[in-house]
Amino acid sequence: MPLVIPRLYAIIDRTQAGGRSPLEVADILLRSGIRLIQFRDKQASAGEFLASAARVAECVRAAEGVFIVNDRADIARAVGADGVHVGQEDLPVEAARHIVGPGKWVGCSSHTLEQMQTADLSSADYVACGPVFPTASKVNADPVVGLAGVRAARRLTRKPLVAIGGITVGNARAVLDAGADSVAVISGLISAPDIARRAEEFLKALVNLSLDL
Ligand code: TZP
Ligand code: MG
Repeated sequence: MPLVIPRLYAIIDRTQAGGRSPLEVADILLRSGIRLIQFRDKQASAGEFLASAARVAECVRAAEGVFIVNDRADIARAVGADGVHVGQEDLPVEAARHIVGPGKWVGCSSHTLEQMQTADLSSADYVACGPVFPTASKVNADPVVGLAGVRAARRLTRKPLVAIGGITVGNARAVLDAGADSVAVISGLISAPDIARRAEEFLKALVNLSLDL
């Protein structure tokens, strides 16, 4: 069954959290009403990643949210996450799915229309496209795709479409209007001095979509 993806997809990346721990950030996000959380840590060793992912997983589970681990299907499985998010340099979707097991979410990043087509033909539960806008959160980020890239991606897939990269309270709505089902946000959310307030602003900005009449 196709999944219904929340409009706001929060990504916790320790390097963007202003010194707050992933667990602390997860707790604030969940208390603020965010239901979908990914944990990403490009700097940790496998053991460190596993340990912090396990803590965040428990917190998200207790709040009945959905927890996705970035990059590592093995860690997603080990901590009982709800799914894994893979990029172009990670395991292919089908291999990641084999590891996380049936009934789990597998999301896939794409940065070009060709990658989007491949992701669309895979068993990915959702596909992500970006960076939509310039971002400082990803090292060696691919070229910006803009809102035009989101529109083009929308034409290529009927899977839930997640847009990522440089998304803020100010532009999030335009990204959904361009065809994304959900916006994935790191710094726009977790670098805020008051994450709870920022989450509230995002949720408010994303509730009512403009109708294309
Ligand atoms: N993939 C494409 S852009 C990006 C990733 C992981 C980083 C998004 O971070 P931010 O801070 O929301 O721009
Ligand atoms: Mg990756």
